[in-house]
Amino acid sequence: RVKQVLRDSDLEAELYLLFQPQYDIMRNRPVAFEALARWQSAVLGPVTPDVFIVAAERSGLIERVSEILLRKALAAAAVWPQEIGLSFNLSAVDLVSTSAIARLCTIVGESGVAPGRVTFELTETAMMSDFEKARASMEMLASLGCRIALDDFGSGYSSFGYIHRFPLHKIKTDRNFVVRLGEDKAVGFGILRAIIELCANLGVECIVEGVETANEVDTVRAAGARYIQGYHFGRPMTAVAAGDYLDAEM
Ligand code: G
Ligand code: G
Ligand code: G
Ligand code: MN
Ligand code: NA
Repeated sequence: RVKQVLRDSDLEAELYLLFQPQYDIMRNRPVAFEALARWQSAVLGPVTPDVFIVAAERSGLIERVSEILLRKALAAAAVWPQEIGLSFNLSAVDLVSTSAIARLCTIVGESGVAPGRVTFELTETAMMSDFEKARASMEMLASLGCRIALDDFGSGYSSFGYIHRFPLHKIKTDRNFVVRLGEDKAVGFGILRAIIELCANLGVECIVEGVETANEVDTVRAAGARYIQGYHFGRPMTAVAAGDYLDAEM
């Protein structure tokens, strides 16, 4: 049903993005926003991305969906200060299609947003689904000047063994590490600190996700974190609200 509605909908009109800040706690300012897709369906009402991204992947519509979303995300980023980045989620299906990646590169190129401001977020599941194709896609994006982030690190069977085989600029730790700081403090803290140190040694930026309270900020700071994304610094917000947020914060 979702697939059928997706096919029949005016996606250009019904898809939109919210933006969540990524914050530098060393300089006390936002450094980027992650674009998070939303679908306000005329037929189904609001549909969450977990549902409609999967439906789009399974119905051959993901390329179109990703193109529409990336254009909208770049249009928002175009009015932000140059030093503010844009992070955009790619699906596994995008990643294994050379033609899809080529089109996304073209869209970045035509946007007027410097490619160096744009980060593409990928999960390890996406990267490992077809190792060689994923690497080729990542090389294509990286050679344009875009950054690549490994998303939800630590949520699956994360391995450090493959990290150096990909052009990776950032690692985003899974929200569960911060959740576990509440329950199993010593273990959660130790793991987080180890990941942050590993990232530093690899020359990869680490973004800690899921920080909701000032207490958690203090804890992840003690673990060595510099870049944080989470409700404490801002929930996903409209493009207009993101503009106001930047006015207030910079
Ligand atoms: O924002 P929210 O928690 O609802 O996001 C749920 C999931 O949907 C996250 O895993 C996120 O990565 C994914 N997602 C959000 N926006 C996009 C998008 O534009 N493209 C893709 N492929 N996934 C997205
Ligand atoms: O999988 P990905 O990291 O792309 O998904 C990001 C999702 O995580 C977004 O949908 C966002 O709403 C959610 N998120 C971001 N920060 C927090 C947080 O501090 N707490 C919780 N519970 N969810 C968060
Ligand atoms: O925690 P508090 O009630 O102060 O949060 C109010 C709002 O201000 C929240 O939406 C949160 O996103 C934001 N906020 C809280 N602490 C900080 C901070 O240190 N820096 C920034 N930029 N925003 C914050
Ligand atoms: Mn993400
Ligand atoms: Na994530």
